[in-house]
Amino acid sequence: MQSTRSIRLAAPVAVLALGLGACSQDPSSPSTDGQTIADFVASASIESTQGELQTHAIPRPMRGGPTLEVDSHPTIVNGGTATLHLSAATPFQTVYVAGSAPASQLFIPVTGFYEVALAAPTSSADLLITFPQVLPVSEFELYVAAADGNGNVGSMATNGFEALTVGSGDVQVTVAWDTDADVDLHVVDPIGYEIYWADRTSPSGGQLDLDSNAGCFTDGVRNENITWGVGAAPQGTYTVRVDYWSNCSFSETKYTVLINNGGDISIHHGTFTGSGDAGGFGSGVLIDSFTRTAGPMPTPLRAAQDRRVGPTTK
Ligand SMILES: [Ca+2]
Repeated sequence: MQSTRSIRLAAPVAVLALGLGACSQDPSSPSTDGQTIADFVASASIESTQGELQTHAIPRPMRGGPTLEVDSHPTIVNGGTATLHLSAATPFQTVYVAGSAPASQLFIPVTGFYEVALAAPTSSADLLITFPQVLPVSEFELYVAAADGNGNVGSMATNGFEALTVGSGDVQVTVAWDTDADVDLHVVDPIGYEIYWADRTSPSGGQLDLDSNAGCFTDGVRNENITWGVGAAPQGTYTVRVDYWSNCSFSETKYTVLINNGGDISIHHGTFTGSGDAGGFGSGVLIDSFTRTAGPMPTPLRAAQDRRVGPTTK
C-alpha cells in the first residue's frame, strides 16, 4: 500500500546577495568566505508554508521558549531533500533554520536564516529542507529553533549533515526515505528506457548514480539519484516511479521525491507499508510524469539490443 501527496514549489526565489557585515569580521578569525544559509539550504518548508529567507540576526533564545526535539537522517545529497521531524513539549508556531560551515576546523555560523511562520501553533511538524544542486562543502550543520505564539524563542538543536556528491543537471530526480528499507528509484526517459538498479545508464545519457540499501544491505544512505548532465536531458516525457523492494523489517517507510526539471521543482511525499515486492523492470508506484521542451531531440532506440535487461534479483 502507499499514499502520496505532492507540492509544486513556486519558482525558486532569487538568492539574495548577502555579505558578511564588515563590523563582524576580524581578519584573523576563521571565515566561511561570505557563505549564506542559501548556499546550503535552497528552501525550508512545513507542509504548504514556505520559509522566508531572512538576512538580519537570528532571534536569540530566551527562557520559556519551546525546546525542540529534532529527528533527522544525517546523509543527504546535493539537489535532494531532508525531512526533519520536529516535536516539543509546548506548542510552537515559528521555526528558524540557520547553519554553520567548517572553517579552519571550526564550524562557523553562516549569514542568514529561514523563518517558517505557521498559521497555528503545533507540537510536532515535519520540516522539509531542499538542498541546492551545488553545495559548497560536504559537511555542515543546521540549527533549528522554534518560537511560541508570543515570540519566545527556545534553544537551538544542532543537526550535522554529510552530503554525498551526486550528479545534477537539467533533470535530476532524487528520493530520500526515513528507514533502512530498500526503496528504489525508477525513471523512464523520453526514449522509453527505464533507468533503475539493474539498468543504470540509458543511451539518452541518464544515469542512476546512487543506489541504497540494495537487498536490505544497509548502507546508511537512504537516498537514490537519477540525473542527466547540463545540456544532455532530451526533450520529451519522463515518468518517475518509486518501488518498495523490501521493507527490510520496518513496518512503515515514508519517502520524499524531488523532481527538478530545469529548475522547475516538484516535491512528492508518500508512505509504504507491507513487505515490498522485490520489483525490477516496470515496478513501482507512479510518482509523476513531466515533459521537457528544451534540450536535444531524443534519439529513438534502434533495436532490442539497445534495451538491456538486467538481473531480476539483487
Ligand atoms: Ca534501493
